[in-house]
Formats: sequence, C-alpha cells, structure tokens
Amino acid sequence: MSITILPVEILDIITKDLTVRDFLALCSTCKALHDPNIRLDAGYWSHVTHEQFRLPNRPAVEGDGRKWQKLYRRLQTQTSVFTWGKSNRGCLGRQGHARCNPVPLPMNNIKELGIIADMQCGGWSTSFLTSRGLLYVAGVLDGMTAEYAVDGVVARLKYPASVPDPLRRENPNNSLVAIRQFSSGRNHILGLSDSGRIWTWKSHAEPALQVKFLHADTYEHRKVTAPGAVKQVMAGWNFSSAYVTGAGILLWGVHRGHTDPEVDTVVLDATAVPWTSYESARKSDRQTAWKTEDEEEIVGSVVTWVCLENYVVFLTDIGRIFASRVEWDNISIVVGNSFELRPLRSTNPYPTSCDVQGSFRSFGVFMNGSVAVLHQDWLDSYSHAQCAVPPSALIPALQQSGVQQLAFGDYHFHALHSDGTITSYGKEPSACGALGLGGGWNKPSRTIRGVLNNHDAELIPEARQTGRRVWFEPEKQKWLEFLSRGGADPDESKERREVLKTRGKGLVELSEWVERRGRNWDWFARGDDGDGDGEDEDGLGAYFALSVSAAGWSSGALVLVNSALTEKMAGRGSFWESERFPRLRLRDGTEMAGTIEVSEWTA
Ligand SMILES: *[C@@H]1O[C@H](CO)[C@@H](O)[C@H](O)[C@H]1NC(C)=O
Ligand SMILES: *[C@@H]1O[C@H](CO)[C@@H](O)[C@H](O)[C@H]1NC(C)=O
Ligand SMILES: *[C@@H]1O[C@H](CO)[C@@H](O)[C@H](O)[C@H]1NC(C)=O
Ligand SMILES: CC(=O)N[C@H]1CO[C@H](CO)[C@@H](O)[C@@H]1O
Repeated sequence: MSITILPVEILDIITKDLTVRDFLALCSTCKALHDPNIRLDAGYWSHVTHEQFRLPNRPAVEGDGRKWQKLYRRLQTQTSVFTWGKSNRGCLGRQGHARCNPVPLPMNNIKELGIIADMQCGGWSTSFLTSRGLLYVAGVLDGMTAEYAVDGVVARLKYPASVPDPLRRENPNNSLVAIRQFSSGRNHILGLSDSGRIWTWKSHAEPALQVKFLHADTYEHRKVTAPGAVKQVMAGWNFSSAYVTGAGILLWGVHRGHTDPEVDTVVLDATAVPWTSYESARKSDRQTAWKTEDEEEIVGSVVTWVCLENYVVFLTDIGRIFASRVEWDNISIVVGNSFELRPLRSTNPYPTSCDVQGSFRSFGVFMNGSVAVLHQDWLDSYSHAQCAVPPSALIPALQQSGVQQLAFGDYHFHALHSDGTITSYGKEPSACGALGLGGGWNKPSRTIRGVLNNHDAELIPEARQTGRRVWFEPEKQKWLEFLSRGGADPDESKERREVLKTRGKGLVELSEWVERRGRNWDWFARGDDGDGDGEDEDGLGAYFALSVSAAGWSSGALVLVNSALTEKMAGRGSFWESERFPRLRLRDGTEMAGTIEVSEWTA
C-alpha cells in the first residue's frame, strides 16, 4: 500500500509532527507527494504556522494552503506592531504626546524582541506575545493607579521567584511560564502557559500570580479535552474568565491587592456560566452530552466566548449563540441564566466560519460570511422582549467581505479582512485619531476621507457601504495632504475644494473616490512597468495585517511589512505630483465645478 492513496485528513495527522524541513523533504521524494494538494495542504501549513509562531486560533479564519505557507515564510522576519489613537500613559509605545495620532506608526524598540505572535490593547496599554512565549507591555496596565511607564519602552511581564525565568529556554519547567495564549482586559492581563497554568497580571512592575479555583480543580500537562484542563483564558472589562474542560466557563473578579512577595498563587471562588460545561461526545451519545439537565434545550459545547461589560456571550459547536448576564454583589460575580439569542441562529444547519468576538459594550457574530455587530443594550432588550436583530447591525461593508476579526474600542471599531486590510467604523472622542484614517487634526486631509471633525470626529454614515481602510504607507499620507491642498492645480480646484469646508454635497463621492484610489495604490505606485521582478512574489502586498485590536480610544495592529516592496515604493517618490484634485460626477447626475475633465473612477 502506498502512502499517497491516503486521504488528506489522514496524511494531516501523520505530517503534523514533521518539521517544515522534513515536510518539504518528504514532498520532494516523489511526484505524487509533490502534488499541490499535499505540498500546499492547508491543514499542515496552518498547523505549523500556529504552533511555531503561537498565532492565536480564530474560528472565523480560513485560508488555503498557499496563503498559510506565505504567512509562514514572512512571519520569520516581517512582524511589526503599529498603533494609533489617543496616547495615554505611553500605551502607543512611541515617544510624543500629540493629542491626535490618526496615522498608524510602528512601535519603537520591538524589533529585537523577535517574532510577534499576537498583540492586544488595554485601557492604558498595548501588550504583545512573542513566538517564544514571552509577554511584553507598553504603557501601564491600570491607569487608575499612580503607575507610570517610560514612553517608547516596553516592559517584559514578570513572574514570581518560585518559577523559572522564561528567558532561560533550556529549563524543563519553562512550559509553566511560556505563554500559549493571552488576553488583555481594560486593566489586567491573563496568560495561559504551555503547561495549562493560568497567570494574572495587574501591573507591569509586579510579578504574576497563578490562579487556582476553590471549587474546580485544574490540571497542567493535560490534553485540552481532559477534565480539568484549561483551554483558553479571556479577560473582560473588569472581570476574568477561563474555559475549564468539564466545568465550563468560569468567571472571577480582577484580583488586586497582594503585597507579600512570597505569595505566588491565588485561590479564587469562581462562578460557572450555566450551560457551558457540556462536552461534545462521541457521535452516538452526542445529544445527551449536549442537552441541558432538564432536556429543555440543545446547547452544544462551547467553541468560544466573549466577556462584555455586563454579559458573557458564547458560541457552541452547533452554531448557536447564548448570553448570560453578569451582576456584581460587592466584589463577587453573580451570573444569570443562559438564554439563546435565537435571531442569531443560523438558518443553515451546518453554518461555517462561526465566531463571536467583542469587548466592553459591543460584539460581533460571524456566520458563514455574514457579520452582525451588536451592542449589549440589545441583549438587555432581547432578554425582556425577544426583539429581532436591528437592520443597522448588518453593516454592508462587513457582509461577505472576508471579515476575520472585529476589534472594539469605546466608540470606534475595526474589522480585519482576509486580504490583510483593516477597515474602520464609528467615531473618535476628542478627534483623537482612533479610526486611524490619517490626515492632520482638523485638516481637510481628514475630511477628504469622510472623517468629520467637530469636537469629536465621526465617519460619514455612507462609509458603512464599502468601509474606510487604514493606510500604513507613509506615501499615502503625503498624497492625502497633497490632494487635499488642491493637487497639481490648487487654483483650478478652489471651488470644488469648498466641499471639504462645507461638508455638503459631493463629500460622499469624493471620500469614496479617494478610498478606491488608495485601495489600488500598489498598482499605481508600481506604475505600468509590470516587471514582475518578484518583490511581491507572495502577493501579500507591502503591508499585510495579521490581527487588529482596540480598547478605549486607541488601536493597534500586528502587520507583516515587506521591506523590499516598501523601499521600492518609497523610491518612486511623488509619482502623483501631476495629479489634479478630482472632479466627479455626483450621484444626482450633476458634476462638480471646474473646467478639467470629469475624473475616472478606479474599479
Ligand atoms: C521544576 O518544577 C518542579 C515542581 O515545581 C520542581 O520540583 C523542580 O525543582 C523544578 N526544576 C527546575 C529545574 O527548576
Ligand atoms: C465589599 O467587600 C470588601 C472585601 O471583602 C469589604 O471590605 C467591604 O466591606 C464590602 N463592602 C460592602 C458594601 O459590603
Ligand atoms: C465592574 O463593572 C461594572 C460595570 O461597569 C460595575 O457595575 C461593577 O461594580 C464593577 N465591578 C468592580 C469589582 O469593579
Ligand atoms: C453552507 C453555506 O451556507 N455556505 C454558503 C456560505 O456563504 C457562501 C458565500 O456567500 C456560499 O457560497 C455558501 O453556499
């Protein structure tokens, strides 16, 4: 019997244990194994990419083997963290205290830390995980305290003296401290180690505490399917949670106030969220394992969940979404009954790419390519009156547009799409730049993107149709300034540019035109030479975002930067300098003022 007749799923199990070098060697042994179905198998490449770089697993993420292989290659050298929005106690990880930071810029001093696997924003911090399992933070965890950090400096999170220093990789106990997955709340961080231990931090200056539970045993070095294994941790606005196999989602308040340096563990009284402990069992007894005790509801087993300010919302493996209200009794958590959010139930019995993501007061539900964005107020109304999903939840730009991740700040949010782009929605308090759409504070270069600067800044509602992308290219910012000052012929465009002041008729079309032009930037920047000289051979472009995060009034993204391409583009200089301020035909059929020809729209 030949190995090549095995189905791909079986081959996956065999190849999973191979290093990339061995896998490639295997694939080059014969023609049958060199077949793209095997050589570019999505199962293998996504597994090895996640394992080796500690990339977080998100249910909504899909990709073919080719994409995963490209990511695998580029992750080795190209990760960078960009931040924007309000600079608050050093959370942007760069120097300076500008009140408005609408242009995404890379964080200082993180190149030498190695490959970045994940990044998240907290209320006053940006934290990130490296592929070695080390956690770092810029800013301070709790801005309600007198804690300060040095601007532009990142601190490595500390551990108690009783466990090894995670920098010493050769220590056999390193799995106790190397972080596999982490989560940032507003003012604290939770980490789950390779061994399955939960750590909690409340300050970058103090060592972590290990978390144990009074009424649920947890065990390390176990398969995640074994009872007592910790599968995932999730930090909420002001509480913590973990999924413990057999016990379900456990909640506890943020632990504060230990001063004894000898103490390395806290034992907490956690509260289980009802209906979250059912396990998916073997096919034959699936149904019984999945049902509530009184057999009233079929729940399924938890795939993932989010912690909002007042709710926990969880997704199960049969594509159903449930919510439970979180109440406080002084500092203890009391959790209400779980109830299904029926309007979110898929009409398809086998929905794909299901996920739920969110924080603070908003969350998004992903189901087979469509995404609903909801506020926790809707959960209040639904629990009283079973109301339908409001039509405004279905933002056109987020439907069937490959959304893989949503990240919510207090008033703004972002979507990460499968092509590595990020779009922005909502508003910026104090016009702080949290949308990341570039331009200068209160300048036409912001208005031209559809950001209306008053005391707060808000995106025009029409931008929800196609979205407004965050631009990482420095040249695009220069182009924005150039264009909004009038382009090549400021006198000729004077009358047309009035729309940037009046914000009246024509602004919708103008900002959409600028958006489309920006989306085709790589093509313009490279010109017509079509030399195919290989800088972008993987087709991921100059900037490819792997994840996005937001909290409060700021945001960040983990981005792969192809420096060969960025240098090439920068080398082309201001190739746009003969460009005029566009003259557009408007939706009502009229044309903008001016004498030049009506501008073409980019596809
Ligand atoms: C590893 O941890 C165990 C249990 O905590 C301890 O007994 C042992 O001394 C540790 N080994 C090292 C090398 O730190
Ligand atoms: C809340 O709990 C803390 C700590 O247990 C206690 O000191 C305080 O008195 C409690 N407050 C109320 C209002 O019960
Ligand atoms: C957590 O936040 C909620 C909602 O803002 C608040 O009602 C509650 O008192 C907070 N709990 C603690 C312990 O701070
Ligand atoms: C199972 C299912 O409903 N799949 C659909 C998901 O959405 C894509 C894109 O719209 C459809 O092509 C699939 O049929």
